[in-house]
Amino acid sequence: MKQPWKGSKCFLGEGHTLLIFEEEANMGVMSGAQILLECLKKQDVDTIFGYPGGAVIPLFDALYDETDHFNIIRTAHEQGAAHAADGYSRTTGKTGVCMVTSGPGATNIVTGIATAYMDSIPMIVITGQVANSLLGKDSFQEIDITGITIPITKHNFLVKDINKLEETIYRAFDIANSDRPGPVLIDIPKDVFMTKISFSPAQKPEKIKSVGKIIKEEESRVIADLINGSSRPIIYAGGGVKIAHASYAMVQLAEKAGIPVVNTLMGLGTIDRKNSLSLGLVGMHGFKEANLAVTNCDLFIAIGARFSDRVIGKKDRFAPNAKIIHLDIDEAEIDKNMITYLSYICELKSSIELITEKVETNQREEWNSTVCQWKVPERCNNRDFVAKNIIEKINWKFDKAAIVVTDVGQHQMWTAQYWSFNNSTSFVTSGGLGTMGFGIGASIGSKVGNPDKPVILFVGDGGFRMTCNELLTISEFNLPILMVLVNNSTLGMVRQWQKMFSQKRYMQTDNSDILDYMKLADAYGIPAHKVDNIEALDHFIDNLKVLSGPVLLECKIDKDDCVLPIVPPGEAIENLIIDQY
Ligand SMILES: Cc1ncc(C[n+]2csc(CCOP(=O)(O)OP(=O)(O)O)c2C)c(N)n1
Ligand SMILES: [Mg+2]
Repeated sequence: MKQPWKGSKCFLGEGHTLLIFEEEANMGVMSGAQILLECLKKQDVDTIFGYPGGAVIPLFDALYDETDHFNIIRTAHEQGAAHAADGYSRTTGKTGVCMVTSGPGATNIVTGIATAYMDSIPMIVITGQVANSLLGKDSFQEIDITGITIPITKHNFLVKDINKLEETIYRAFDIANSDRPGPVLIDIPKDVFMTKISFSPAQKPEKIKSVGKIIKEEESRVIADLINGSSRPIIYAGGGVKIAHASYAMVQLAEKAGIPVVNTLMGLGTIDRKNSLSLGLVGMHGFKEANLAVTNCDLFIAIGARFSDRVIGKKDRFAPNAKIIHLDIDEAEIDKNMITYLSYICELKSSIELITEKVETNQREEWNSTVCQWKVPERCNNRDFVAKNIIEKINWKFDKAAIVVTDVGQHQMWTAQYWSFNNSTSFVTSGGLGTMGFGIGASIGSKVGNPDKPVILFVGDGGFRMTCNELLTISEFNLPILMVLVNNSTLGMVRQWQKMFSQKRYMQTDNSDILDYMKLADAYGIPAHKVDNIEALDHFIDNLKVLSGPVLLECKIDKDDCVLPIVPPGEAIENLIIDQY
């Protein structure tokens, strides 16, 4: 390891020779760790999620002097830190940052990185690495984390030379946030953290952020003409609409031209669910009216959405009578899963506005009333103790600007179906990767980033068992999160598939009731309540005051409750199963 010996000549690689004198404590001489923190400040970072270890001891040592500036959240496990940074990004619009050590610290965050990658979440992940001199020698806690994360990061860097550190960090932030966002990993050998150089920070870096181009006048005319000539159009709005801050523009277009809107899981919240044009979730667990609207539309306008297999089902029966138009920022998504009639790689907000100018005002009453007739009457009574009623009652209590976080499974789909999303709701859920264990960590990041907003977590018993170690973080930082444990004593979503598609051959999906969640919460110092009927739930909600700390609410529901509708795998999305059998 190269040491910047005091008063001696020090070679720092690639032609950088530097004399470091006794007065190195003077202004301008900084360690790599200090430089990194300075750069983070320049990027307006004030919150860091992480976990220490050998390779990042110098980095945490530098943080020792910076606790006035940085709010440092040390989680119970690195996976929790990654999900927390992700939740922070999703709910603040800022870039979540997490830092972990080499080897096992780095491998522990791989799931968190992949989760963020699949949902296009900007995140900066800093991993410590063994010293340069130990690289490539199977050294203690050495792992090739840049190699491992190539397919799940937007970009990654191994910074072997301290002189490259500053520009690398700025580039990483730019890459993470430009066009289609995503996580960027920066791997830094321990000696780079420790080496000292004369450093004067560059001016706040110019953002090289590219925001894509706006479609041309004539292109917007072509799209508007197609809309004007269509009698059964549909807008399919995905998470890209949120990322592009184009929700308002999209709703304006829908309202002017009377176009019903279906959402992907990531797109929920782009249109108010109370808007009569909103048909909610589409695809495997979409409502009948949403799925049938897609099957019967003559023009399908996809905005900021990829065509996930969970949405399209049987490909040749997806929007079979429609011309498909696709507007997206990411060229890689065009014609990947569905062949389009027209596609544009563009900045969404201004492009939609251009189209809206040119569409004719039209309520499309006939089409909208046809869609409305496909609605299925409610199957449950509002006094039944089922997920729908639990979610709707909690929704009623937290109507305003809530942050709704979920884990993965049935409770996630029920939340997607029954929470009344609007533009001020943040919906934090693992869509692309479907990561069980995501919810608790993500709720931590969401709350840390939004002290003034209510954060509600819906989590299943299976996912809760995976990452309940983070109850410790929630308790230590006294984070006022309402954790709703939807306990069906089973890995419900898998059990539902075993029930419906594997002749009830239940295998490894039952969760015993040995675990007492009340005692578990108590061990972490978290108040907990258990309800198993609607009256008790009402009582809990009526007595729920503004949260001053975390609360666990366990709702014990029937393990046979299913998420309905469901489209059997590989089926056309109009072939929904509506009733439980
Ligand atoms: C890390 C991970 N492992 C396995 C799965 C597969 N999986 C999807 S949903 C599910 C069941 C979830 O059970 P629970 O957390 O109790 O939620 P529920 O479906 O009962 O609401 C499983 C095992 C997954 N998505 N993620
Ligand atoms: Mg469960």
